[in-house]
Amino acid sequence: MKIYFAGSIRGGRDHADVYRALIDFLKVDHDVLTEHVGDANLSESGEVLSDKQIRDRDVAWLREADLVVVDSSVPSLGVGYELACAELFEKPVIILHDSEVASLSAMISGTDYFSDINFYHGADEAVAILQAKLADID
Ligand code: 6IA
Repeated sequence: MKIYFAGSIRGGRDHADVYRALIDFLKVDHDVLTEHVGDANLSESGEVLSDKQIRDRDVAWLREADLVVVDSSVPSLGVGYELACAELFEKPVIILHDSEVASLSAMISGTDYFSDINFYHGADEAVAILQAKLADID
């Protein structure tokens, strides 16, 4: 499967280690379109694309994806935008959320389309939840 993984970038990188663990798990059997989201060294200076190029590429990848996996723990405008696109494109969405970081926005938990919201604490639990979800899909 082609999987679009979304997690905060300019919203804050506090959970980048969890994104990395989730992406490493997904990569074993799947094609992760957005591996850079888990890159601990991601920085403005390393990105050669304009913001428009980044946005257009990411929306194209979202259209192409078979599944969207989102870590919504660190509030991020980009992740919220991607969730709205995933709903518009009618993609299956799995949301992982660590409530010790921040409460989940009512705009996400209040959207009927997002019916697969999973609360976790720590990378190990997040990976275990995802593993169980993917076993159901495969
Ligand atoms: O608003 P945020 O930056 O937190 O949005 C994060 C989300 O938007 C992620 O799930 C990404 O898929 C997407 N996104 C935002 N910025 C980028 C980016 N470079 N490259 C790829 N995807 C992005 C931004 C500059 C970076 C090198 C610091």
